[in-house]
Amino acid sequence: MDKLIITAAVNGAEVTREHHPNIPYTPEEVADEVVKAYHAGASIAHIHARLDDGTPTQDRERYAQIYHHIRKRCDIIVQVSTGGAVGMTLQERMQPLLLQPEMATLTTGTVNFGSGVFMNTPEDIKTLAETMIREKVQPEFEIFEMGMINNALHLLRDGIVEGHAHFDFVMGVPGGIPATIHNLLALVQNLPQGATWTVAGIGRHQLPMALHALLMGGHVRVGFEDNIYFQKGVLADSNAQLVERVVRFAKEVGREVATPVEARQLLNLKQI
Ligand code: KMH
Ligand code: ZN
Repeated sequence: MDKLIITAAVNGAEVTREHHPNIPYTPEEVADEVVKAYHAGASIAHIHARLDDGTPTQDRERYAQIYHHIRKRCDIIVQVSTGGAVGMTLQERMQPLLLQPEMATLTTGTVNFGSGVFMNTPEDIKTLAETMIREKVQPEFEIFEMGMINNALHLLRDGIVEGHAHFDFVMGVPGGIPATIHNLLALVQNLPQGATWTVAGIGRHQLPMALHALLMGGHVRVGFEDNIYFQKGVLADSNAQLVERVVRFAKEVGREVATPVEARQLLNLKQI
């Protein structure tokens, strides 16, 4: 099996300090969480920007600050969010792409998201994909429902997205695909030859989905964006603690953990 790529999704847009006192908001706080997760074994940081009071923002300057704080301290792959938060306009969501980060998320369909709707019309998806290609940003397809794989395949077939295809299965969002092993198998079976995949289980599904992925040769995403608990009723201390646990399980089953350099090789990204 390939070495394991661990993504740390350190803050997201929805979870606040009312849910967990250690959710990073400022650029320095986000970078601190990312660097600790890197030392624990993460090779990709999936980041969202927040204002100092925690309000989600797609402000380009705010993302630039996060990026610079991270890059001063480690070579982790920085993946910006283009999903932002429910209700943001596409123009807002696209802002961090203009920084030409190595990677960005690209959700290929609309999905109910708790009590809201995470809108991604065919036109939105095409605009995001074309902007990523123009800015030389590698997309990670965010798959909240089975049909979104097909939409991603259309982008590849039509040449709107080029290069290596990497997918993230976000499983267990209320309104999206349930986090079960049967669903995970079905998602994987629908991927094109040569694609790589990771799984982000939401809430209590984070650990079981990570363990399935470890054994199946997939990759793993953990972090506060998707889950704030270490075990039932016990908050995780940090994103790093969630990464460390995956590293321990990986060692137990003989799966080596990829460094950022190795992750770039697996994802066909340019080395920095
Ligand atoms: N916050 C969600 C509505 C992404 O980062 O691209 C969308 C999201 C996906 O988090
Ligand atoms: Zn996100």
